[in-house]
Amino acid sequence: MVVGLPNPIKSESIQFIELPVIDLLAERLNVSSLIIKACEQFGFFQVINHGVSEDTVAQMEQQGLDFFAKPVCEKQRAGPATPFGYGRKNIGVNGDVGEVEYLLLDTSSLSISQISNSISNDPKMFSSGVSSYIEAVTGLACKILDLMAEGLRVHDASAFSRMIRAVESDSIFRLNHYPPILCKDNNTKVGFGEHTDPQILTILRSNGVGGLQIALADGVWVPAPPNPNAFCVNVGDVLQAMTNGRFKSVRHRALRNSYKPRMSMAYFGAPPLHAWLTSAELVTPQKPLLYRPFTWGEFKNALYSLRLGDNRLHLFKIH
Ligand code: GA4
Repeated sequence: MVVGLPNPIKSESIQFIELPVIDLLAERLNVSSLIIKACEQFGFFQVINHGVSEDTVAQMEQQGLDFFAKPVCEKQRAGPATPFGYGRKNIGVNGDVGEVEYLLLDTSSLSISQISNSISNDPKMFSSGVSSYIEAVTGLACKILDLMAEGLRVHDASAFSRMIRAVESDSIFRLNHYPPILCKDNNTKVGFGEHTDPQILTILRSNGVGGLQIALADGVWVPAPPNPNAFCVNVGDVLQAMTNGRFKSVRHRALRNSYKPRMSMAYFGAPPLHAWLTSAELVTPQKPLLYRPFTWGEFKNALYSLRLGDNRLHLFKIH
């Protein structure tokens, strides 16, 4: 069954979810109102005509696949993922595990060039592929955040995008590689366990292989098949707080359910550490403030002290 907007979701009959597909070249007012609806109802949507060139995506994908094809000892030259570097099976530092290997990168150009020197035979090629991709998806995230702010009638329409455009923004980039299922392979099928994304906005795509699942409000998991022409966009915890709970940061996970290897590329747009985060929505006696103001640094400390599937926004809830 295809789930469309704005019908209520009946999870029993859903085999997969067709996320709202939003054409960024359509009429601006329309686009921003579709984005608002999608963020309120699903917390997830897809964008097409997004302006990121196929070449930029293809180059990044190739760099990622080449990296994961290397022997483990070479991949380990990226250093352990504490938090930036190469990781296998262990996710974070509090005991979470999954059937995944990954490369987690800080998006600053200095750290990209440093890591490129340690892991690539052609560091210039690697760092230019990664930098171009990050620049393109940061631009896309900013475009989407401006449309959101306009749709929400936020007084300062660049208030959200400014945080991830800032030089000190704490945005990160993650490449995940999920091994294919082999015959007689009884290993757990969870590649990356259920969680919400902590940051403002995530821009995700995969190499055309499925695995992403999204939790509906009643806790039922539905697959979200990949769309090669689109980027998948989702609301993070910080954006939920900045919209006073109007936008939903929805739980998702990645299953290892294919006979083909899956690689996903996720950009997490985050504010600078010192940025104060509070509701940009009007607070009234009928709609009181849900979360106390906090800095991204404070939220990050909480996040790294918890498990992957924990609800961190609860810690900042008023009452
Ligand atoms: C989930 C979203 C991003 O992948 C991530 C993850 C981070 C990590 O892998 O280091 C965390 C996880 C994520 C949330 C809780 C903590 C931190 C692993 C973990 C158990 C990079 C992020 O920002 O938060």
